[in-house]
Amino acid sequence: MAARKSSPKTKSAPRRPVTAEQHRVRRQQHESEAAQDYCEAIAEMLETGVEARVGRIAERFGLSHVTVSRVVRRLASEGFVVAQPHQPLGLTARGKALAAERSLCEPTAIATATAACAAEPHGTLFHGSSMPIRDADFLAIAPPAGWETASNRGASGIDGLIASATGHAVASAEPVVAILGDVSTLHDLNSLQLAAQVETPLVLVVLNNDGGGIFRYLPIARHEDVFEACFTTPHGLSFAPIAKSFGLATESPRTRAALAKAMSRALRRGGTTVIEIACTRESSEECRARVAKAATAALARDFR
Ligand SMILES: Cc1ncc(C[n+]2csc(CCOP(=O)(O)OP(=O)(O)O)c2C)c(N)n1
Ligand SMILES: [Mg+2]
Repeated sequence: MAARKSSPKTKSAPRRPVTAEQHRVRRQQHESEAAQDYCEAIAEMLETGVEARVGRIAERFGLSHVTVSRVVRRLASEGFVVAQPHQPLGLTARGKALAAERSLCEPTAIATATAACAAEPHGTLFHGSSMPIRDADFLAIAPPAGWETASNRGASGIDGLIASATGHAVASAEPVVAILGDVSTLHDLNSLQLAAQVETPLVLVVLNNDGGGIFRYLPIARHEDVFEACFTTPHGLSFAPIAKSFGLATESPRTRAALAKAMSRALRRGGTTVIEIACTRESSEECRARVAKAATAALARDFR
């Protein structure tokens, strides 16, 4: 887009000088974002059997070899990356943990699961409560061509989602992928018995952030004395063993690449698969904030 000259009539607000402290904080933010980006990229390459090389990362990020080498050296000295001369890059335990945290949060899991639906020409993407449907909307994660979307408010919001998704699978006789919160899943566990009778692929992607993440966006979140126990209601449960006890196939991927593979297996397999994703409310919020910030900056650039 061509640079626009500022109108002589509208005086832009004078820019406040950036203090040394602000500069340091910004730089630190950029560095930690870069650490996450690099660790995630390396983890994905390792996961998919591709050698993690500086050149590949440079190509992926559209950066020069020199820039990527410099960042990789820094990440190696900070204990995230294993960089040996003439060897592909690796990740330390710390680097793997950082990659996993960034890689599989709620929004990225929804994006990956949605993209994986494209392996089938038709199907229904069922958006559950509470944040899955909001994330899909907010982040404009559209279903692939040929797929419909569905959702269900239930009687009051989080009830009967597994039953509804199962109903869609039975009625359409086509693949259904339902993306559900953990409390919603807990609320409708008995419907796993219905889901066990479905023959078409029914994939229940459970985003287990151990409670109701939506409440952190409400004013009640400030009332620390009651918030966790009465609103978030963490349960500490894992759903894969529960689903197994209903005779269902289960998957527990820990990276985006592993989720993509689990989705493709689940869509090829007949019947119901529960894909449980352990994620944190904090990393999901951080991801939403990062996307919102990037979108705001892009809009400001193009519309100012
Ligand atoms: C039947 C019913 N009970 C309680 C609620 C209140 N409620 C709204 S959202 C929510 C938590 C949902 O948590 P989860 O399914 O884990 O989704 P997340 O917010 O983490 O995305 C609850 C309990 C409701 N809407 N409906
Ligand atoms: Mg939840």
